[in-house]
Order: sequence, then C-alpha cells, then structure tokens
Amino acid sequence: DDLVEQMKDDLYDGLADEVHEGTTILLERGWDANEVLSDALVEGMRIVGVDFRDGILFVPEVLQCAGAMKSGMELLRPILAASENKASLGKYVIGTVKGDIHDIGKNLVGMMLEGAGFEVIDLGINNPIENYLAAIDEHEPAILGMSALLTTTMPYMGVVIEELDKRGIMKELPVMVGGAPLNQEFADAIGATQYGRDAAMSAELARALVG
Ligand code: B1M
Repeated sequence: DDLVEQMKDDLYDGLADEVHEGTTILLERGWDANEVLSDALVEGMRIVGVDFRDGILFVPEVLQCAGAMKSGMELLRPILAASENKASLGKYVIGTVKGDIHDIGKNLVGMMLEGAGFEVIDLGINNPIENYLAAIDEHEPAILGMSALLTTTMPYMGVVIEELDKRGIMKELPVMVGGAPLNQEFADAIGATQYGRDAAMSAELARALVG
C-alpha cells in the first residue's frame, strides 16, 4: 500500500501531522487498529532504529520520529484501550525503570492492558525503586510491570525485584518485565514472574496471571 510506505517515510522524517493524517485515512479505509500499528507505525520505528544504531539518525531526529509515532498512537488509543469486558481485572502499575526515558513501548502495553480490562496506573519514565514501592502501597495492584529499552538499564529491574523479594512482596505480587533488549532467560535470571515479548502478548499473559 502506497500510503503505508508514505507513512513510514513521514515517521522517519518526524512529520507528526502527516502520520496523524495517514493513520486517520487507514482507519477510515477500514484498517484494523492493530494492523495500522504494526504495519505503519511499529515498522516505521524499526527502520528508524536501524539508522539510529548506524549513526545515520541522531537523538534530536529520533525524538521527532517518536513524536510522530505518538501522534498516530493517540488515534489508536481509544480503539485499543476500549475494553470488551466491563468488569475490571484489577490495577496494573507500569513504569519505565530508572535511567531510561523510552516510553513508546510501555504506552502501547498500557493501552492493550486497558483493552484487556485492567485499570492502568502509569508511572511514566525514569522510575527509581521508591516510585514502584510507593505505587504498590497506594494502589495495591494485581500486577507490577517494568519496561526497559537499554542494556544498561535492564539490570535495574533485577534490583527492584530483589528489594520486593526482601520485603516479602514477590510472594503476592506478580511482576512482569519487557522491552526490546530483554528475553526469557534474562527475565528468569532476575526472578521476574513473567516476560512480556510484545504488547498484545503481554495483555494476554496479564489476563492469565490474574485469571
Ligand atoms: Co533510544 N535506543 N536511546 N531513543 N531508541 C534504542 C533502544 C536502541 C536499540 C537504538 C539502537 O541503537 N539501535 C539503543 C539501545 C542500545 C542498547 O541498549 N543495546 C538506544 C540508545 C543507545 C539510546 C540512547 C543512549 C542514545 C544516546 O543518547 N546516545 C538514549 C538513551 C536515553 C535514555 O533512556 N536514558 C536514547 C534516546 C532515545 C530517544 C529519546 C531519542 C527516543 C525515545 C523517545 C520515547 O520513547 N519517547 C529513542 C528511540 C525512539 C529508540 C528506538 C529507535 C525505538 C524505540 C521504540 O519506541 N520502539 C530504539 C530502537 C529499537 O528499539 N529498534 C532505541 C517501538 C516500540 C513499540 O517498541 O519499545 O521495543 P518497544 O516496545 C515493545 C516491546 O519491547 C514490548 O512491547 C512493546 C510493544 O510491542 N515491551 C514490553 C516494552 N516494554 C514492555 C513492558 C512489558 C511487556 C512488554 O511489561 C511490563
């Protein structure tokens, strides 16, 4: 589809209005929100990631790309977060760990969790252990989720889990971890309850954890 190719280019160029418009048009053409997300937005950002890694794109440009992606995601949010089941599955506290400011993946997981029936409490980015502890105290969530996009920040998830374990919280609170550099082995190694590979799968796994 020409429009999808155009949208990937627009996302690469950081053109928020154009990505917003492209998303609108695809939805009007009857595209499924998940398809718009994966074929245009996530695929566009994957290409950005490659050129970022290779030193062709730099932080200011990639920030623009992130802004463009978010302008498309805003249109998908009400669709993806619309819950079929009215009964809440409980609260899900989610946040990106300390030292890490990537939030697109976390936001996506949050939307899908809402769609699955959770009340999502989003702690945002760059969360030290104190933030997670305070949120657990205040909200008594059914699940805690942590996101990390950097190999340098993902070990911090282990630090949080260790502290939760020390306090006896791991016995009653399932902890889900996710983010591009993670894998099942890492999640197992740090003692996480669950590894979420992508947003859709994480929502399914979260349902299963409380079901
Ligand atoms: Co950053 N960055 N970045 N970056 N960035 C990566 C992650 C990188 C892989 C790029 C690269 O080199 N190819 C690389 C990390 C390398 C490494 O650690 N090995 C990198 C780097 C190096 C950096 C900086 C250090 C660059 C610098 O300053 N020199 C810097 C660090 C800043 C910091 O956090 N302290 C930095 C900065 C940035 C921007 C600010 C410019 C921007 C973020 C903007 C924002 O998020 N608001 C940015 C971006 C956009 C990226 C890439 C290009 C895209 C990330 C993204 O949004 N993907 C990324 C390259 C890449 O990943 N290919 C890159 C789309 C998103 C939908 O996918 O986040 O993977 P993802 O989420 C998925 C799954 O992982 C999973 O579900 C999601 C949906 O399916 N998931 C979970 C995520 N969290 C989950 C939690 C769960 C379950 C599943 O349970 C709780």
